[in-house]
Amino acid sequence: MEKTWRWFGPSDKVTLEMMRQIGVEGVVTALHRLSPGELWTEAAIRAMKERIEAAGLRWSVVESLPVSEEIKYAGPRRDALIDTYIRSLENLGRCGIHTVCYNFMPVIDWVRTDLERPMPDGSLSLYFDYVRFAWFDIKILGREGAERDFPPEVVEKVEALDRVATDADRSQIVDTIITKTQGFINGPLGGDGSPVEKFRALMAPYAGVSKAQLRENLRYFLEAVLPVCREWDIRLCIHPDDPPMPVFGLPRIVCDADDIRWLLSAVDDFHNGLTFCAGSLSAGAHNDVEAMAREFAPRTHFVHLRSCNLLPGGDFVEAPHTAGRVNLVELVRIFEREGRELPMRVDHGKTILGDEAVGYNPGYGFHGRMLALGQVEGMMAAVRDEIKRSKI
Ligand code: DNO
Repeated sequence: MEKTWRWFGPSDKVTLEMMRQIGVEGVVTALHRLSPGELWTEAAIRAMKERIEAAGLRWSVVESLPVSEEIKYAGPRRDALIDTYIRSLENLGRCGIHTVCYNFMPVIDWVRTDLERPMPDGSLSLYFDYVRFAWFDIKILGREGAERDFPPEVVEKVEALDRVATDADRSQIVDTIITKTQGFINGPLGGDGSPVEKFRALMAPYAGVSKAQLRENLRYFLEAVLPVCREWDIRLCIHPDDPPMPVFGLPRIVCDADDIRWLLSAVDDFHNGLTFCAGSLSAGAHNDVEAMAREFAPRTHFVHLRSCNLLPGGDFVEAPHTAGRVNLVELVRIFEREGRELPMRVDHGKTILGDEAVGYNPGYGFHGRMLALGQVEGMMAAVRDEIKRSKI
């Protein structure tokens, strides 16, 4: 695998020079200043590429070329937006960039309730607290019928929590779920008004969009963009849903092995592939992540390595890279044997050694990811040696 690192562009506090010193080979980035739906011009792509190359690195993966909401819910501007998407892909192809990650999650990308949860060893981790997530849905978003989506004992805990919650607790959860976690990925929710109201407005067009309908909308999108991917050898790779379950009544369609089988067969072409995000998949008890890696490696174009640990009551925590529920050594084995030098990033890391004071994007601190990269690099070295010896 190729060692890559997610970089948020010139404003990122981790610089290209820092990445180079710790052995990173390829950069994963996007034109973060553009909003979803805007055209990626050849000039803008080239400028970013040259900047990366001037630092002695290469632009290996686009994460993400965002898919506009109207494409996902099939709004009136869908075809025009798909047309722009195709032209952006074509421009990436012209600039020699061949791996493009995207997701098809309605409204909200990844969800965590705590961005800096203290761990017993003094480090901070990303965390998902099921009761606080339900509390946000039922009491803060106030979604109609939300309580029916949770077991009665969780609804009871939500009531108890709501009785003692302070205004600061409410702002913290809104800030975490809507503003901080989403903001740096697809741009902040613009305009005036409260984030919760904006969030509700974004959800409204999905009323009545079922899982089956969302799948059809993804198929429609894939059929439209695959020809240009074939022409320019662009490997499109969808990111699984994080966590892998429906949230806030919105359908999600990349949650388990059946979903991925459906997706890969919807347009059965090598260029229609997967970002194997072990961390997202590992947050679902239903997923046997190693078996999934074995099955889907041939259509995987980009690997995100990390693992969660599942806790009682539906919580999960992002574990250290050597101590999660997924055996990452086995995943390294599977993807190294694929033999295609798949780009791999360690995804998130713990917040350690002063990372918290610098103001990195949540999950994307320097020291935590550097430690994880070192651990994965060690796994890769051992596995490569194993493969070499097996051939003697
Ligand atoms: C979070 C990320 C996701 C991912 C997008 C890809 O840390 O893994 O936001 O970049 O879903 O489209």
